[in-house]
Amino acid sequence: MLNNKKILITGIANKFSIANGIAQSMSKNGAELAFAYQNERLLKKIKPIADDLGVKTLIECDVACDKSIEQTFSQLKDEWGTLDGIVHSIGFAPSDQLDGDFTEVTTREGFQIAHDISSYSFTALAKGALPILSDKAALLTLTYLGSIQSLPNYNVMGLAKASLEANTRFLAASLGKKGIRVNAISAGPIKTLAASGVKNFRSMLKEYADRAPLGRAVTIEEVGNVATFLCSDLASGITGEITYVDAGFNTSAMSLIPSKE
Ligand code: NAD
Ligand code: 0WE
Repeated sequence: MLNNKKILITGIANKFSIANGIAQSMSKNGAELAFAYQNERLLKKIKPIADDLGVKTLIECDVACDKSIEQTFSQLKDEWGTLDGIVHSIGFAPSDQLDGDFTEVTTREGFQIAHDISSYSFTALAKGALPILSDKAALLTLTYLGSIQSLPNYNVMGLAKASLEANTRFLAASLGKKGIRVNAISAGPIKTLAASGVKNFRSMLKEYADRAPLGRAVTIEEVGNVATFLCSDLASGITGEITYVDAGFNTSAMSLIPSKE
């Protein structure tokens, strides 16, 4: 599905990362990959994954830093010349922002960091890559239902994801004339590093599985396969779209637990 496509994957922290599920699926489907990692601490986790998939290009890229983004695409230009896709699988808010009542815990600085790292960085990567993006290139990001519905503790990340989804539509409108598509996957909750610090994540997963039509959570493999499709030419008519990979959770208003009577 992705033969002869060169795709940059961001956001792999370890084997549990959604970006790793995407890398596995894209590699299996013929893509040639490069990995961008946040800092050298993560290199020892990423190297074995890269070696396993035959990925030779590993680039340090902190999306908080313009220079770092610039260097990333200058290196890709030298190694590849052109680029057919980018997977943006990055989200962050300071941990104090994600623990407690929204009105009480949200600060100007926390708000700014969440929006900068979780939404602006998608625009920044698109801008940085534009000179080397091929026509028919595809950009993809990862979002969550907290963008359109509130839930405890997700707080300012919900606002940042709302911004990221609008970002997806405005980038799609801006880059469509060049043939470049921009989409998002809204994934159900998955136990990754970013979810591991979250209070009551296990009970959230349980409630989630109960209400989802499929009666279970989704896996990084399932998200990866939809990512492969959206970045392939099979999805050539899809842009600006948010595709839910959530076992149907967002389509269900209530679960029916068998009563004891
Ligand atoms: P993860 O912790 O494996 O991945 C998050 C990644 O963001 C890490 O690799 C981290 O290095 C990277 N990152 C953070 N700040 C960065 C910076 N300044 N520069 C570069 N990279 C930076 O967790 P994940 O769950 O795989 O998260 C990936 C994406 O999926 C995020 O956007 C997250 O919001 C989204 N998402 C996660 C879930 C879930 O339940 N796990 C559900 C829906 C959407
Ligand atoms: O988008 C996410 C994860 C977002 C996230 C998580 C952390 C934890 C560690 C962003 N920044 C940080 N910063 C840290 O310091 N998800 C969709 C997973 C997630 O996170 C939640 C959730 C769900 C679901 C936080 C609270 C409530 C639900």
